[in-house]
Amino acid sequence: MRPACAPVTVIVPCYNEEDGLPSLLARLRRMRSTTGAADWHFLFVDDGSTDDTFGRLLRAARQESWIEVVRHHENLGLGAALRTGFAHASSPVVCTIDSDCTYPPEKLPELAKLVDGGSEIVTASAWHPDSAAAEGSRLRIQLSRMVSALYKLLIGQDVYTFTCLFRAYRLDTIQHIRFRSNGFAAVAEMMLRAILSGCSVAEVPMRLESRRFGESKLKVSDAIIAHMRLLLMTALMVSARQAREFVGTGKLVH
Ligand SMILES: Nc1nc2c(ncn2[C@@H]2O[C@H](COP(=O)(O)OP(=O)(O)OP(=O)(O)O)[C@@H](O)[C@H]2O)c(=O)[nH]1
Ligand SMILES: [Mg+2]
Repeated sequence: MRPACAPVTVIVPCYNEEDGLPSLLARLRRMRSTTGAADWHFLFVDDGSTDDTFGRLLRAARQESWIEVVRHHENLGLGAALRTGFAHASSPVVCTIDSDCTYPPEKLPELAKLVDGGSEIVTASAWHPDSAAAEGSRLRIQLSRMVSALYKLLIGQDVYTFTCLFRAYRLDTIQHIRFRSNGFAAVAEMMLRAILSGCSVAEVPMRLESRRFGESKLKVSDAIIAHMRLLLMTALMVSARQAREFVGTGKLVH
């Protein structure tokens, strides 16, 4: 594949992921050498891991200059880790990925190329009609699909997946999206705020694979509560936008 034109920073949030790191690093190394993604920099955000995640990352960063590590001394959550990563990123294209390879990192150049071509956000989309059936727990899959369907309904745009971390953004897009969630809901909040502020979103249908190493960090009950709050916030933001449009045009816009 032709290399993405612009340099790319990939943010990899990690919390207690020591088991999966050797496989992730090997796949990233291979991806960089076989896809022409040499001008890529990987910024790992260790979020107060209590296992050897930070030690392993540090040893890798000492040997390979494309790896950088920042650390929170305590676990602050996925959203907080993303904010830290974004604050350190300065490449024109910024990606975020799961450290457990549930979406193949080899697909990153495809997403970055779409951003290079003009999309403001490109997301892997497990719930796109053209995507192959997801692997994993049926309950988790159904909840995630349902949450994305509710956001899609509220927003009124053909975006099928709001919860996927595997994304590419233009740098100026992440710089103007202010999100508040500290946990997993940050991923959906970023997408919702971006769409409501007029950003263009492209989806790449992609199969969600199941985790091969380590344990899931997602607590289903916390995620349900966070998404209920976010649904309410989205409904308020959509109503406020409709009210502004009504004042501006005298017509109610759906
Ligand atoms: N920095 C940081 N990263 C986190 C935290 N919780 C999860 N992550 C990372 O976010 C990504 C997604 O977390 P997962 O535990 O895989 O959650 P999931 O993808 O919903 O669930 P499974 O894939 O089934 O395990 C992984 O790279 C995690 O290491 C956190 O508190 N801080
Ligand atoms: Mg995962």
